[in-house]
Amino acid sequence: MPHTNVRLAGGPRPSSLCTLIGLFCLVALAAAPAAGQCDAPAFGAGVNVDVGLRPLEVARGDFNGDGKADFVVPSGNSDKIRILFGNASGVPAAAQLNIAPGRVAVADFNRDGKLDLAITHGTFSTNFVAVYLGDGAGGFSLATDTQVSQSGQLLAADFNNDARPDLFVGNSSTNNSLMLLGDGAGGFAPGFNVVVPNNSDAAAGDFNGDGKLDLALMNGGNFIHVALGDGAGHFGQRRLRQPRRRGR
Ligand SMILES: [Ca+2]
Ligand SMILES: [Ca+2]
Ligand SMILES: [Ca+2]
Repeated sequence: MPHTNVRLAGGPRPSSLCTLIGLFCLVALAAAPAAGQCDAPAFGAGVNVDVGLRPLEVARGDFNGDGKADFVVPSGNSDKIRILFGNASGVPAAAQLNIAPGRVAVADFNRDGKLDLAITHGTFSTNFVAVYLGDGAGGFSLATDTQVSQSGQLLAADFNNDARPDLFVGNSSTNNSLMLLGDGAGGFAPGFNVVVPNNSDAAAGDFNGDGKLDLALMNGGNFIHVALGDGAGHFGQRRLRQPRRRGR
């Protein structure tokens, strides 16, 4: 499976961009008028929502099943994850999970129709991925806690096409990221290395239209590395080169 690099024209890094979009959504949500009162400009002045010091990222899902977007925000400077529930009152209601957070991913890991959370945590020497199962009403309970070899960007998707959400655990230091294939019940099979460039941010999508999920990876700089998937959770190691022009 080939890889390729895509040069960026500039601008913020994807993680920063995603965080900005998420925080913008938080402000827009908090400022949204009640139903039937939409003659005002699209966005009001907004309000500030306390998400703790140094929020790491923003993930979105409807965690309490009311049809309104909710947000989960791990704080990089506390032992809590804030969960903000969207509502029409203007200020999201907040709850929190008392866990020293790293990165977070949202998926229905046990396939019960209720969104769950995967959260990295641990120390400098020991890393884990915890799965908190959602109850569909905004509550979460710890289901599994899997020790992993590293703690990096989390990406939830079905990488091996078995209808069970899997987890890609990135690595910002080396070329060994980790793939955890989901068992459909909130747990994972033993992980295996995925040899892709070191990365601090990742996104999944079928970029070549072959029906198999691929990865877009970034670790600063002006390139996004695209690694094509084989539909089994593996990603190639060959790097595509720009074709040479004739006569050169
Ligand atoms: Ca679930
Ligand atoms: Ca899967
Ligand atoms: Ca593909």
